[in-house]
Amino acid sequence: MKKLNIGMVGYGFMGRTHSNAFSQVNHFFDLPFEPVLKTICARNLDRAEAFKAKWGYELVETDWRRLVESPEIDLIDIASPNDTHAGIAIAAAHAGKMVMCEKPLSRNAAESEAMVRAVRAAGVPNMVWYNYRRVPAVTLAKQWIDEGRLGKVFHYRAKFLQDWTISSDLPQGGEGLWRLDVSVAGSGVTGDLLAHCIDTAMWLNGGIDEVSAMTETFIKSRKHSLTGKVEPVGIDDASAFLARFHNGSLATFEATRYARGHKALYTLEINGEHASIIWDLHDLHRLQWFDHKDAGPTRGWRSIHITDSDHPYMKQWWVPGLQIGYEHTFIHQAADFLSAVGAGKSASPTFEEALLTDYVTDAVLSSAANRQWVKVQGGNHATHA
Ligand code: SOE
Repeated sequence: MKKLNIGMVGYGFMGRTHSNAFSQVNHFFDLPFEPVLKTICARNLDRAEAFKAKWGYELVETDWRRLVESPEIDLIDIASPNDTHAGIAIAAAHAGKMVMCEKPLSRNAAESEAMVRAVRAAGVPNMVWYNYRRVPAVTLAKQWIDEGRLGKVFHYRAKFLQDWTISSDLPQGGEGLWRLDVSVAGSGVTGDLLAHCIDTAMWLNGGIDEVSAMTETFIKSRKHSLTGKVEPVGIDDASAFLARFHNGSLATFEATRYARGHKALYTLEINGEHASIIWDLHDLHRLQWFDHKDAGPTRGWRSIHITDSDHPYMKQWWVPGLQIGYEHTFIHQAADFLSAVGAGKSASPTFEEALLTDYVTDAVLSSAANRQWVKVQGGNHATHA
């Protein structure tokens, strides 16, 4: 097994999920590579040293430019705030490194296009961490849709609800709160939460042609953690849109951080001619399935516990009936990436595929601003791999 030296940029929540994935993946999957937690890179040296000690990194770096140029590093993994993604990814690709990037690919499609051009020109393997595709229940839904078990799809419905920004005392900006600062995040819930819903939706149901959206910023100004001043809030706190998929199905999408009581309620539903599927992140190991082809007297919704060894990814884990969770979706994604690299490929979603999500989020923001239906750039693309 060849060693693959990881240079991780960022030690926040995502730095932890990715580091955990690389630490665990070889314990459970047979892979051509062994990722080595080589260098953690972040501006705050003390915090980076603490992260290094906790996760077992070998080295610390405070300048991502030095990290990217380091001959010791094979793969740059970007887990830092959105405004840093493009610069790091482009430099990494130029230096010939493989690149993995936390979602969304960047702040907007223009930045993401530059990232796609860079990895394409360099020919380096790449992937974006849209982790919810790798929930076994969601992967199984994809298999059933691809097998044609739903028949023609009529409706797609997704929402992602949270409640952590309701307090007007919450500042914007800085560590942990950069998601509220539009100059860093690019947008609010559209790029953060709806991006997940859109990535999964296009993977399951193909491209989105056009959207009609509304957004709202409920708290218009917040103290900025870095300047100490009260500044206007530029992010969307809530976002909802109607969409037409290329396959003719209609969709509704909604995300907010103002749904009191909901912490990370990502749900999706697909209604086809023969069958329907419902999935809910708060109950992530279950798939709700209704099949109209079932015999009449017993026809009804089934709640399937996706923990058996013939369910996607599950034979790598414990014994049937025992569940896995959120962190495993990142382990699955790391496993798929390392297998793909072994075969000389990128893993899905690649930068190119993730750019399609940015085209939709850009269209959503533009539709909301102009109160009009907006055609999505590249909307009629084929279903993601
Ligand atoms: C926002 O609160 C957030 O952490 C997102 O940034 C993640 O992508 C999502 O998976 C959970 O919620």
